[in-house]
Amino acid sequence: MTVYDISQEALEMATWRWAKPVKFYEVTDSTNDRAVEWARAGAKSGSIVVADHQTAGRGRLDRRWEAPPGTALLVSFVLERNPLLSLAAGVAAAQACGPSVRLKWPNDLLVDERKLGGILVETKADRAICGIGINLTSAPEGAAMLDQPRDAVLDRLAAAMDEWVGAPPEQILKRWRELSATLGRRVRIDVGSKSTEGLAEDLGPKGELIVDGFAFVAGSVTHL
Ligand code: BT5
Repeated sequence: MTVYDISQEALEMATWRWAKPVKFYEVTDSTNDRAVEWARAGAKSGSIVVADHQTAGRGRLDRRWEAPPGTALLVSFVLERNPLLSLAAGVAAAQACGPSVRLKWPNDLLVDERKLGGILVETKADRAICGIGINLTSAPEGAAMLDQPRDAVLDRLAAAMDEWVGAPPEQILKRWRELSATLGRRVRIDVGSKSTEGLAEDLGPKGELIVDGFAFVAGSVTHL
């Protein structure tokens, strides 16, 4: 396994611009795990872990995140805990990827209803680890890809995270609503074994999804 400072790579410019510690792994199990370790070892907020390939990339609820080597942006940010972090990261990622990207509650990036990327926030070691995966030159069947250079997307994403992660909650919620693919749609929301169908009306103040008047803090959404 090679671990080296990303400034030795083509990301030298970007590292200089962000003025943030960055670690790059050619292969690792999950960037979120490397970020947790680094947080425990005292990584400062804003530190960034990037991998070319993950052997055990994960989504929520023990789902897998799959990407062939060198085909995706796989990145984790060490940040302060923040209840709106997942939505703020979605807004930042959409801004970094471009105008065709829409957000599906709670954590998907979509292009034309196909999944381009996902966000996994985990709170460990008293910090929040925000993992983001974006398909660039390959995507599973039925998913979308961006076809842009990794360095450029990472550069824009790091800048957009700076802008959005600390933004006032009402601004994050406003921008998320504007970028939403979910609000105004009929949805099915699955929480454990319970399934509910209804109109996705709005976000609540903590980023909950309001479906037919009921607030959901978590769940898997299907657009109907
Ligand atoms: C997510 O979970 O969408 C969050 C994915 C976060 C991945 C990043 S990569 C960097 C960091 N390190 C990690 O280990 N994870 C983070 P969820 O909403 O649970 O969606 C997972 C589902 O997306 C899977 O069950 C598949 O159906 C689908 N999927 C897997 N790989 C995909 C891909 N490359 N593109 C589109 N869909 C994918």
